[in-house]
Amino acid sequence: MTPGMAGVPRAAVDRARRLLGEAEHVVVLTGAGVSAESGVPTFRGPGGLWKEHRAEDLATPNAFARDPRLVWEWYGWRRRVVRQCVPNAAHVALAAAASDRDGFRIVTQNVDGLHAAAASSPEAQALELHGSLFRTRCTRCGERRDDRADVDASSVERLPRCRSCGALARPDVVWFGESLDPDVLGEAVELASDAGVCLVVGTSALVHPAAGLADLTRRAGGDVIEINVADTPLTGSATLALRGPAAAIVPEILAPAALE
Ligand code: BV8
Ligand code: ZN
Repeated sequence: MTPGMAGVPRAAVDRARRLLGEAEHVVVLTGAGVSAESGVPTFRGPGGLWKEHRAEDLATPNAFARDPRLVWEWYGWRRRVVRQCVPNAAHVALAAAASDRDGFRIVTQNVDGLHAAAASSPEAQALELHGSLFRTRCTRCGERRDDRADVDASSVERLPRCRSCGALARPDVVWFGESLDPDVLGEAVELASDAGVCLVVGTSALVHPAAGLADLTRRAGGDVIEINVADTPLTGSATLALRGPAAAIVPEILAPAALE
């Protein structure tokens, strides 16, 4: 097979383009890998550790209850890193497709806000399953606030506080052991169940319920196309597994058909 770009066989790229072109509804599920080429550290890749802490140990309610300063220090570091990052060609191509095509929706596990930054229209806004690095939520009254500011984690007293009731604020993200927002999850389940194609980009497919969305598409008779630099638990059941970096492959399979 003649290789296309990024070493993906031309026939596989053409087949992905055909499946995506024929599907009335497409749902895209992204993970940290879609932002890797923007410089955002992935969870489980080489950059997945922070000061020898594992993400799974810090992204939990117990960790925050035990040491809110340490957890806020980690989120403050991630916020500073991600604030410097810009959407890459994969985010841009996905946003363009979501704007230009009816029935093309993005669902993300990422909290880095890069799909939002690439969105040029409301239709291109991604459904954020796990919340956002740039929003806080009050631990007492639940008030949410957009917040891109640096975090002063030098002491518990200086941690972010709720503007309304003064209680300690937390990152507005879903931690391990916490349930996703039922409305958000419900919408994602509906999108995946209705989709003719689920395009899975840059996720290790280890975290549930997000990773289970692709199975809903497949069980409803749809196709699953996976873009990743490595195998995942989804690879075996995918209709197509395109091996290579998202920023190269996503624009290639979503590019509007060349004018005949
Ligand atoms: C829930 C937000 C009901 C925070 C995240 C025991 C006790 C409690 C729960 C569980 C349990 N066992 C299982 C569970 C369920 C648990 C779970 O799935 N655990 C896993 C680890 C086994 N899930 C939950 O807890 C969920 N809630 O189930 O509620 C419940 C309630 C109570 C008790 C039980 C159940 C909540 C899950 C949400 C957790 N929050 N993030 C934050 O970000 O700080 S998850 C976190 O992992 C991120 O959101 C991230 O998006 C997500 C998945 O990781 P990936 O995005 O896939 O990133 P990763 O680094 O892993 O992989 C990157 C991939 O990209 C790799 O495949 C790599 O090859 C690829 N790649 C790299 N570069 C590129 C690339 N691909 C393409 N191009 C490139 N250039
Ligand atoms: Zn409050």
